[in-house]
Amino acid sequence: MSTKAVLITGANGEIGHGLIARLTEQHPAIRIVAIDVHPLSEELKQRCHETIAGDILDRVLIDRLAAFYDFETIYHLAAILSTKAEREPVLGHRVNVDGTLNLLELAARQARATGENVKFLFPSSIAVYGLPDLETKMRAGKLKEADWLVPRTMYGVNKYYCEQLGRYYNWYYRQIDPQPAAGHVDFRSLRFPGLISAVTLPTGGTSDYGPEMMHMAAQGKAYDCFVTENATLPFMAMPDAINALLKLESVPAKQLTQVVYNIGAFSVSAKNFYDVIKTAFPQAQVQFKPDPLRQKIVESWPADVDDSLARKEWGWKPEYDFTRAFNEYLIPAVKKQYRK
Ligand code: NAD
Ligand code: AKB
Repeated sequence: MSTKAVLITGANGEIGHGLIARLTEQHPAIRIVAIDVHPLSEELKQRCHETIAGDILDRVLIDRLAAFYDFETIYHLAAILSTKAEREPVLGHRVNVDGTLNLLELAARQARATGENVKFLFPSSIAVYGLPDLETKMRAGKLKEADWLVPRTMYGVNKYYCEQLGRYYNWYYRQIDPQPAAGHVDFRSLRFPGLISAVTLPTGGTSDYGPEMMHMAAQGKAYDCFVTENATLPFMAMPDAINALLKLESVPAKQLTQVVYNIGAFSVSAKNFYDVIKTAFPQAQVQFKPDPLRQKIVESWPADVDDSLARKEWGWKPEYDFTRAFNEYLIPAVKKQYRK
């Protein structure tokens, strides 16, 4: 008999760190199988049942996992983020699309074999949106799930397509089979805004300027911000991102009418980041040196999102607004971390 477990891909990333910590605190007996191309730290390894330094594109590895485990839930976090995927679009497509397809197939096979649904949690992104210019962005305000779905980055295209793949696996997978299977992939996706963690530094993203500015200031390092002072995006503190993933995972399927939900917390400009960081770290040396090409990507992403559907259907509500995120979570935690 196979062992029941939870699978986390991209476990060594920013969300992976927070998710593994939270899951193991809340459920000490949980069996986590964690996979990432980069080996996990000893601290994270100790919290997992098995950790694998491997690639989600490795079909042999995926087959081995399928043979040993029955995954009840898959948190598929592995991805190439927007800036890196723009520099290496084919790699972005392989990991973000082919990798996701491998994991969806694993989930579908397991669901058919066991007759039980497999929950598949997929973090999508505000990068699925593609506004044509700054004026339209500022006029559009909070975007709903179906607005402006014309992404301009490889990452955004990949995320949007994977949302569609998830919808297909959830509702229509092998729809002309004469006998429908008992179990199916229970796909649930969140469109995250830019995330800010006190514990880890982002790499390869476009919303990275916010968290980078804070982590550099806390370490007494100078920082050149690659967007203009008035560049505005929605952001969220990492504990809220983990709350959202766990809350969406736990909600009964019958409560959900959609497979993809916007979630928001606060919308801020780069200058808002600067002001709060300068107050906490008066020595901070930040210069605004916009990169016009990365700036264009930020201008194509919404200033804010309408998350009323998530609030209504599964009770989404962020705990941290901008002030609380910085005053009660980010600033105290980064000061402690870099004082060590
Ligand atoms: P991250 O870059 O910190 O983590 C991604 C992890 O995936 C990394 O540890 C990386 O080593 C791993 N990975 C990359 N290619 C892999 C492969 N082929 N096989 C196995 N592992 C591989 O990103 P994150 O912030 O933890 O993001 C997790 C998920 O959330 C991603 O899908 C990302 O697109 C999504 N998301 C993140 C943000 C954000 O601001 N952090 C916002 C929206 C959506
Ligand atoms: C990125 O900038 O690529 C991510 C995201 C918003 O999806 N942080």
